[in-house]
Parts: sequence; C-alpha cells; structure tokens
Amino acid sequence: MVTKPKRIDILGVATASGASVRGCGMGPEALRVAGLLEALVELEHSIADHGDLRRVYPEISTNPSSWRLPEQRRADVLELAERTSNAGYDILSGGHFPIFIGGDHSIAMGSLSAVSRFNAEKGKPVHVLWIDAHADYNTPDTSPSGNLHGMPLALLCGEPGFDDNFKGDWLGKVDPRNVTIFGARSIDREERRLLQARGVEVIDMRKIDQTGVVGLMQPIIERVKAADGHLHVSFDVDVVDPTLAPGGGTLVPGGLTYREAHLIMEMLHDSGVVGSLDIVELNPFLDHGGKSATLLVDLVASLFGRSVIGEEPGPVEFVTRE
Ligand code: EXY
Ligand code: MN
Ligand code: MN
Ligand code: MN
Repeated sequence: MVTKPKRIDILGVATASGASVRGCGMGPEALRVAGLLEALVELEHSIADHGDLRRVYPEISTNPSSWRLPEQRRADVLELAERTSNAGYDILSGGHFPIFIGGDHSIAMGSLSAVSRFNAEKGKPVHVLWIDAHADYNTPDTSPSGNLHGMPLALLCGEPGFDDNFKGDWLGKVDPRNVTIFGARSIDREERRLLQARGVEVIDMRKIDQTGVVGLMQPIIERVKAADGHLHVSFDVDVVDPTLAPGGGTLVPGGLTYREAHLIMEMLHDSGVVGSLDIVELNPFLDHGGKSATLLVDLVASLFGRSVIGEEPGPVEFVTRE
C-alpha cells in the first residue's frame, strides 16, 4: 500500500511557444475537459487547481503564414519558465504534489527547475524519468529545428550553448547520470553524442520490445529508492503509439502500447517514489475527439492509484480552486 500525497496541485502552462506546431497551448483545458480533476477526486485525493500560466502576447505576430516569430516564442518560453519554476517551488514548499500540465515540453525548463531547486535545499537527489519518443537533449548549437521543446533536458543538465537569458535564480540543475529517457525512437545525431558523453540512460523502443516494461522499470525504481531520491516524471504524449494518441505535433511511429503505458504508471504508483509530474505536448487541435486527452487522464489515474482490484480509499480532505 502506498501512502497518498498530502494534496495534488495542478498547474497549467498554456503555451506552444517551444514548438513549431500550434495548438498545445490548449492542452491544459483539454485535460480538464477529459476529466483530470474528477479522476483524482474519484481516487479520494485532495486537489487544488491553480489554473493556467499563460503569456499575454505583447505584440501581434507579423508572420502571417503561421506562428509567432522565433525570437517572440523564445521570450515566451523564458518568461513562462521563470513563472513556472517559481509557482512550482511554492507548491512543493507547501508540501504538495505538483502536476504540471502543458503546454509543449519547454514547460519542463520551469517545472524541473522548481523540483531541482526545492530538493537541492533539502539535500535530496533528483532523479528524472523522461517518458518520450524524443530525448529533448538538444542545445541551441545541436538543434536541427531551433525549437525549444527539444532542449529542456540539456538546459537542466547544464549543457553549454545556452546564452545568459537562460540563466537566473529560477534555473535548477540535474545530474545527467540521474536521468533516464524511456520510450525513445527519435534522437538527433549530435544529441545522441551528448547523451552518450554525459552518461544519460536511454531506454529505446527496441529495448522495451526485447526486455519488457517490468524488467526495465524495476532497476530505475530501485535506484531512486536506494538514493532516497525524488523522482520527477515527465510524460510526453508522443511516447504512446500515434494510433492510440494522435494528439501531438511531433508523432513518431512505433510507440508504447496501451498496456505498456499503463504498466509504467502502475509500477510508478506502487513504488511511492514519484514526487512530481509533467503531462505535456497534448495538442487538442490535432487530437481525434479527445482520444489522447482521455488516455492521458487514464494514465494519470493509474499513477495515482487506480486499479481494477481497488484500494481502501482514504478520506477526502478538501477540493479547492486557487
Ligand atoms: N529532436 C527534434 C528537435 O530537437 O527539433 C524534435 C524534438 C521534439 C520534441 C518533442 C517534445 O518531445
Ligand atoms: Mn518531449
Ligand atoms: Mn516528444
Ligand atoms: Mn512493443
């Protein structure tokens, strides 16, 4: 039996500025419409919804063809990273479990910074499980696209190549040897070199096919337990096979099955080591009738204790919106 966190705090970061495809700024609302809060209440958790951080664009894009200009999107990402880091730090300081709902994966620059800053003060090591088709370990020098959602892990691991605008009190630091990327099947050439050089563990889809989720997840969980660490889980919707989760802007074939994805979350629940969560990259504009949003809500429910057999429910303390 795993003890329930004191309270789960939901923080939306409504942005797509780290991506080249628009739409995942609507992700937080789609997750609420798909029943995220209700699923957690159903599991007898106390929750607080902090609403969404978003940037009110100070200028209208002069790019008529598609999207805000790269320098505008960069300013958005940086401002939201700082605000997310500070809001996440406050949630953790209150003793609560933060779920950061995106938004594209650049929001992890802020969420993971919050987690690493908070735990650094406590002397508790942070481990990261990055569940994603991609490694998100590019730097501005290695990125083929320039899109910042492909770079959050590299920034947090202290890779060079980011200019001074990416530094500040809000930025945290993670040891790359405590990072595991799970479900990868699209990594760029220079990115792969960096991952190897820094000792980041990469579990690609081939390993998952050959070994299975259980044998791969167990050592990850044991390592966090042995270190008495805080595990931050960053879940990118595109890790799941696109036939099951079409609502993403950077889909790659050959992803996790429905049961593989749930089994990861169920094992994480039972482990009791998860202290924070990102749910990112959901693009409701590309989704098929809420299919991916619903799947993500069900996966979060598995992480927070939903099971067929069921558990003894605890008391509902309160449900608030802040
Ligand atoms: N590696 C590619 C790039 O850096 O442009 C694709 C990154 C996609 C990132 C998505 C969120 O995981
Ligand atoms: Mn990602
Ligand atoms: Mn991805
Ligand atoms: Mn498989």
